[in-house]
Amino acid sequence: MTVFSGNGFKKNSIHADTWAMLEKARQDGVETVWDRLEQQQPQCGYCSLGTSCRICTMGPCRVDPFGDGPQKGVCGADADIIVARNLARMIAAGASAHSDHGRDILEALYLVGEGKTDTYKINDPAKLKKLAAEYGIETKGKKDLKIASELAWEIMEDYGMRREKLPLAARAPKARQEIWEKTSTYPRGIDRENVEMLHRTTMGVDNDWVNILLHGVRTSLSDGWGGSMIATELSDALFGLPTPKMSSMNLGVLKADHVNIILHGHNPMLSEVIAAASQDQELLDLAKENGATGINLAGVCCTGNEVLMRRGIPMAGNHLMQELAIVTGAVELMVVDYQCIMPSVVETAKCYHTKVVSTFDKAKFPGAEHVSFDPQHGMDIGKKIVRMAVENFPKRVGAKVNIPVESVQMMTGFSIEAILQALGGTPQPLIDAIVKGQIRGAVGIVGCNNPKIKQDLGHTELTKRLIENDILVVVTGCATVADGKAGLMVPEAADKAGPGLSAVCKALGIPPVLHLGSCVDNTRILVLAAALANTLGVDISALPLAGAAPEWYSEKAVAIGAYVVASGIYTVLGTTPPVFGSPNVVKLLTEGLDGVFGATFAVEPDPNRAAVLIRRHIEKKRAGLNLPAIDPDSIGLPEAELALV
Ligand code: CUV
Ligand code: SF4
Repeated sequence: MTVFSGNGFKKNSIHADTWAMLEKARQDGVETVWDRLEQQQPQCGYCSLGTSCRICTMGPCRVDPFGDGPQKGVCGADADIIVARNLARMIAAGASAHSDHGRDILEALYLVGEGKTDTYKINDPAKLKKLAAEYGIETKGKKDLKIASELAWEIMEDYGMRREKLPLAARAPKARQEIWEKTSTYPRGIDRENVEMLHRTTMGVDNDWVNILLHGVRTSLSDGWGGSMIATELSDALFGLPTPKMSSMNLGVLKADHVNIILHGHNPMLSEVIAAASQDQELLDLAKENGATGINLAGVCCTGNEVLMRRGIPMAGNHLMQELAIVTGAVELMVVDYQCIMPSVVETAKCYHTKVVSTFDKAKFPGAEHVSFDPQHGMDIGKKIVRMAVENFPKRVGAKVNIPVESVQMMTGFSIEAILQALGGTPQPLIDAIVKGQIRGAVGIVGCNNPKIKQDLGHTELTKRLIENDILVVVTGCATVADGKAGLMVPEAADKAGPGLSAVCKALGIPPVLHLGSCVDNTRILVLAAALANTLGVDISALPLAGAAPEWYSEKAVAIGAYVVASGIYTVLGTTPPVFGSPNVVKLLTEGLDGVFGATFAVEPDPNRAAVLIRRHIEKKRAGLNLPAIDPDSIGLPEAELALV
């Protein structure tokens, strides 16, 4: 096997598997996301600052933020209106993506309840009953299927217009709910808020930029305490509650002698059936007949996080690895559902024997084979797709195969229920550790990769700085793979944490970085924050917590950031959002929101500096709760900035 040093590519990523496969891609004549980013330079300055508008055909328009060119679009919209509208539409798109994913799971739950699917069943009846209670459904004497059907029917109304308040938002502390009521941002119907957001931002409707952004908050809350939370809760009920287990990650999880299938996308409905189908004896026998030792699954992006959490299926990589996984030449088939799937994977696959199979009728990829997914007969479809992979194994070209590294161990499966169980049933031990200052606070590091940032540098540097300073880190989405590959998610990584956090981790046998799941599972962070706040009798904004999205790229991340801040958690973004063309909007997001929601955004691309901002914030919150605190001003910014690219 050729050894690719990847020396020319060390600026692109912190990881050796990326370097090696970038070099191989170059040798194989394969274009990657980094090449295309370069071809796009220079990217549009107006769009980067958020001051371009193409909402109607009197435009497209652009407002010159430096004052030389026009200050208004053809309709008269100024920079504030244009920036606010663009940001609000990003929130609506992101919230819609998560919430429509939730809707698909909800439909599956309904099919289960009605006995109309031969594939899914209720895996966690306790979760089902807990949810039923929250929705006021009587469960006594009822069969699980009946409860599932009634619960699904009730939750469908969360997407409609009869509700004044989304029921799951009642999980937030009372004080938080009062803020939402006062500001008219309490989420009502999920579809309603999203459609209203699109309505308001069409030409000639809401032209008060503050009013636009407030509805952006409401829309994001309908995601966080609605669509995403529904996706998480119902996935647990259908596919099982995640519990702690070991797994592994990076391109080394691919096996040279196995049929390799990559699971890419977001919805566990698909990845769960592929996982089950890959254990089918007939297909395993066929794999042997075709010369393979077995069938190996590996995840990419959030559906990878879903099956990692529940089944311990390893992950081949995060967002920026989707093309490079194919470049190994060892992938028989990549099956995709929706979201974060670069259309380029079809082109990449053409250079190898890899088949790309799309599955959801709402997400087709020209050049891919489409196998229409039907939740009523999911298992048959799962088997069909696995068979396609097995039959493709003999077409593999040995000379093109290169699996560049050994995999790295990591620990996964920290649902809130599992965390509480590890703590002995209540959040009290965690609270005690925070009160004593053994753990100073907790930070959720979430979100994507972005080729504008050296891959995984933002995630891992920020994580290291935080755990060194006794701050517990929880991760979801692509941040998970970054930290996992860096060896930060095994119990032994407690040695990399400060003395307080290290002692707690060692006592419990857990890593200092806990995996909470996929992007929709950011709602587990909300649930944990609400549980801590409710136990202490304070609002979430009083807690020593923060969020960070060091390498975000997706509209979904904008929706997440907005609902996290609107839930009272200070959030630092690593990638710059397209808002800097409006100083007013920037001021509102970074200062003004504090007076209303008790939290703001900050933008800081340098993870070492971001860590300082977060540590200062956490110490301020500790002081506010009369807990032993370090003087925030004594925490200095590093002198040299980190080279990010
Ligand atoms: Ni939904 S949204 S790149 S897979 S986390 Fe990964 Fe996560 Fe961002 Fe996409
Ligand atoms: Fe231009 Fe106004 Fe139309 Fe936007 S809505 S494209 S600013 S005319």
